[in-house]
Amino acid sequence: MDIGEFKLALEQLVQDAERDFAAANTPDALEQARVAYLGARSGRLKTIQKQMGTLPPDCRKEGGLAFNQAKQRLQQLLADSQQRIKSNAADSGPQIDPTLPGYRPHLGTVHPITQTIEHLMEIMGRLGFAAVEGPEVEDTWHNFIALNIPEDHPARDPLDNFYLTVAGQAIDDADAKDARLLRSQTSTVQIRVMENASPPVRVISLGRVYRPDEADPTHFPMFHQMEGLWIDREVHMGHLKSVLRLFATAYLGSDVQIRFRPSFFPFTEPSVEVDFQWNGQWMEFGGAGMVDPNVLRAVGYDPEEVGGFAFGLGVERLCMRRHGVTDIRDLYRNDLRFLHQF
Ligand code: FA5
Repeated sequence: MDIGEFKLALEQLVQDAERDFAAANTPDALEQARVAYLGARSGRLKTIQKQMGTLPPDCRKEGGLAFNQAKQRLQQLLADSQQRIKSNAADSGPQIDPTLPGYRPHLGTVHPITQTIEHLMEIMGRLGFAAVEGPEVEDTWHNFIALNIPEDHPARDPLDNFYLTVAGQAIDDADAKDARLLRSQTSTVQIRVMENASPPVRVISLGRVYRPDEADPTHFPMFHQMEGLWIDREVHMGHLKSVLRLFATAYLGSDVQIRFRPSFFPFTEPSVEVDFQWNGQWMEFGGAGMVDPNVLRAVGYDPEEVGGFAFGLGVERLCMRRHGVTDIRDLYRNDLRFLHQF
């Protein structure tokens, strides 16, 4: 073999290698190309190397140089292709098997108390009560004074309420005119509605209330109430009992038993407490009564002309009874295994 033929063979080898390494798109295909060209025993480069001995002695140096250049080029082609295949694999992300069965992604659910609120609003809407809202941070006028709760009433005790600070100063005088607190009942909204609307009024208000009660299976320091208020010319106790019975059977089922017990609230006269029966026991779920004339006067209504009833029900207890939840704290533990059941 002369030097011209030898160099031509090397050029052809490099050309073929450029084509075959570029076409290899998987590690396996690249390995095949590597063995074909750079294989130590029978690779094409090795075959040409063996022919170097047939060159005339004065051409061997030139031949050796050309051989080394071709070898380096082949090694470069191999390294480039390895890099290309590696980065393609990284770009295409994790490999998925489309034949595997699918599964539902974890979807969130509406919290049981929010579901209950929506349900109660729907039932009361059918009974003609419009939903209104009031603020959770209240002043003493709306939380106490207008509701006929005098200054010395134990319900205003700082130990029974969450008083807030005013202008950076802690309130320790619960009677201060500008005292603010987290509302302890939704009855505050009765006052706000009557201050801003003339009778007739037929509303409900659902929201959070706060009391420093110790948590136990039926009490929590933050809970929800549904307040109801119906003021018109001729509303009497019979209406109150009918509305609460209709409501209870709509939400808890026609077999629910409820009872009214005489009670006392400063803002209603007469007043009752309402219980439902659950597992052979009575549980209180709300307070109610005919709106006290002092409250009507405080908002500028004439008790000789109009009157009506109000009620305040514990939303958690209603939700618990309907869904068989025996501990109110389960509603607020944020345990997804519990919450996903609703
Ligand atoms: C009141 O809050 C009155 N404002 C209700 C009312 C409104 C009476 C209008 C008359 C007219 P009481 O403090 O009893 O009443 O609370 C009403 C209901 O809230 C209770 O029956 C109970 O179901 C619920 N409740 C009270 N405290 C808690 C608590 N710590 N955790 C969970 N629910 C509670």
